[in-house]
Amino acid sequence: MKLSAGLLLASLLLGGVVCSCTNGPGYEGNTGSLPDTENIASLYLDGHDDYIELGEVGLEDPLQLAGEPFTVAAWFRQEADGDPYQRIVDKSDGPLARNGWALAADPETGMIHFYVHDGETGADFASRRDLYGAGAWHFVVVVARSDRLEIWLDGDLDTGSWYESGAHTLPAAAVTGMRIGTWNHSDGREWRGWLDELAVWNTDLSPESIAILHAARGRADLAGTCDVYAQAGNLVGWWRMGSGAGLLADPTAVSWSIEDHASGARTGSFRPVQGPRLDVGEVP
Ligand SMILES: [Ca+2]
Repeated sequence: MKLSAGLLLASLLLGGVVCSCTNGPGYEGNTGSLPDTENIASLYLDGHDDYIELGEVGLEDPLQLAGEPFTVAAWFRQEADGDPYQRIVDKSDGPLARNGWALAADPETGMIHFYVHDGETGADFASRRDLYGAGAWHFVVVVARSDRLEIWLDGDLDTGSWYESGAHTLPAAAVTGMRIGTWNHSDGREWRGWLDELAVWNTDLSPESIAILHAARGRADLAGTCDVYAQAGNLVGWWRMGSGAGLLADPTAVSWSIEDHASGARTGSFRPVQGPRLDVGEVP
C-alpha cells in the first residue's frame, strides 16, 4: 500500500507520523503509523447470527498455512455473556478447528483458545484464566512456531498457556471454509462485540515485531511500504474493518463487505447482509 499524496499531506497537516524508511525495524518511535483517520471504524457482531463470510480457501491459497509457522493477530472488545468459545476467525471444517486453524475467546473465563489441526491430530492451546476482561479493547497475537504455540495479550507473552487437549502441530492442507466471528460447520460460537485489524502472516512474528504492533494500536501500515516490523512480506490477510475517506465523510454510508488489505484480496461478506455493522468511532 502506497501513501497517496493527499494522505501524506493530510498526515503532515494533522501531525501524524509517516515512517521515513530510514529507520530499521524496532526503531522506537517509528511505528509506521498512518494518520489516525485511517483507523476510523471497527466491526460489531451481535453474538446471535452475525458473521463475516470469507468463502472457501483452496489448496493454493496462502491462508492454508499448511505445515508452516504462522501468526494471527486482532484487536477485540468483547461484551459480557454469550458463547464460551466465540470465534475471532476460523479456517476449518469442524470442531477444534479440524483440518485448519482458529482463534477463540471466552468472555466468562477470560481465556483465549488457539486451535491448530493437522488433519489427524490437533491442539487446543488455551491461555490462563482471567487473561483479559470483557468491555475493554485488547490485542491478541497467537503464534505457531516450529516447535511450540504461543498466546500474547496486550504485548505480553502468556506464560500460563497450556494444552487443554492435544499437542503442538501445524495446519493441514485442506480445502475448508473461512469466517470471521463464527465457525464453519454449524450454528454457534458467534462473536459478541467488536473486532478490528485482524491480520494473518505465514511466518512466526518475533517478540520485537509483536511489541511494535501493540504500540501502534491498530494504526500500523501492516502491508508496509516501510516494513517497520520486518515481516510485512509475510502478510497474507489483513481486514481493517472499515477504512478510507468515504466512510469518514459519511459514516452512515452502508457497506456490505470488508476489504482485505493484504495481497490476497479476500473480501468478506456480511451475514446476514444487514446484520454486522462497521462502527465508526469505536476503535482501539
Ligand atoms: Ca478498523
